[in-house]
Amino acid sequence: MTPDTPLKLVALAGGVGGAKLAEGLAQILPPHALTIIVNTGDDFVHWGLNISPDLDTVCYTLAGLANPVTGWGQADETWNVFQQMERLGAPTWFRLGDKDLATHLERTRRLREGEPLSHITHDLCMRWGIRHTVLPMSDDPVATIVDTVEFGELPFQEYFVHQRCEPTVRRFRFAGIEQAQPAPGVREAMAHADALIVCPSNPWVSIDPILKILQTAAIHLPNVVLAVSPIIGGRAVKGPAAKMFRELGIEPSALAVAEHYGKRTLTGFVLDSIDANLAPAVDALGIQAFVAQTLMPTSKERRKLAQDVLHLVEKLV
Ligand code: FO1
Repeated sequence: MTPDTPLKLVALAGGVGGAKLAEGLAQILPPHALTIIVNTGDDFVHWGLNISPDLDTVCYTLAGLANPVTGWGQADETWNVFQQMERLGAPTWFRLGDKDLATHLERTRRLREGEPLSHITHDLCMRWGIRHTVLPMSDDPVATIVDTVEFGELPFQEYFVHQRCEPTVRRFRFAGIEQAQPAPGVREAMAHADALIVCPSNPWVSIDPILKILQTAAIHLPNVVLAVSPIIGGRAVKGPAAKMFRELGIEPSALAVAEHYGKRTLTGFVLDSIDANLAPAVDALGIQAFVAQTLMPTSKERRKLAQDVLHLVEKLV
């Protein structure tokens, strides 16, 4: 970074929470100053289609297309194909709206023609009017497997959607991750980053796979790594993160998240104001604790949190 150019940030994101902060950062940073690396461990084939939920959640959110209620899928959806598929006997536990289906059909078509996922993502982003760079963590297949007490190993979406996150988690496995190469652009983005932002996504199944790919590829993290807690007041804002901590024998809290990433990864950690009392314990880990409003119900709070994060990064670099 030179004095007159803005900081270059890389953000790691998974599902809905991560996408919201990514969108907040995209509101305040120019395209060349922000790259978002997205988890692909949730990807799976359903109805014969290649589905990349976290890429789509990040892209739809950046493009202003996301369903504001669920956070995933598109707003103002229709369900004509879904209803006909139900009538024909197709599995209906994973809801696919008509507009969302076009994304899966086109991604599948291009993948079948041999186009890499990162290239498809870049082109779809352009067509959605997204100017910031969105990269899958890898073009190679990585499948998050959830080992559960009740059913043994479950593919991620089977656990997350079909079983509604109810099974008891024992451990996670990221099939293919040892062989998976970082997608084109990941290494370069990380090399030029002044700071890495770990968005408030599920540490276990959204952020860990990305960190594992970076580590396996010996991609060094920038001097400044700032994470925003996905857990507030001992509860996940959305999704099973707190339940996963508890089932793995760890009392869920923002402190537990900071400990999970550890001071080898994190320089700073942003707690919600509700958890301000945990700041000294985070500091004691050797990770600088900061307090902010981390709930992002609307675009205004996403922008505000992004601004707070940027100010903290400017203090830390
Ligand atoms: N999550 C659900 O709980 N139920 C669904 O029917 C569902 C459909 C769906 C379709 C497209 C998509 O991109 C995401 C979808 N999700 C659904 C969310 C998805 O399972 C999660 O967003 C991620 O895999 C975890 O963040």
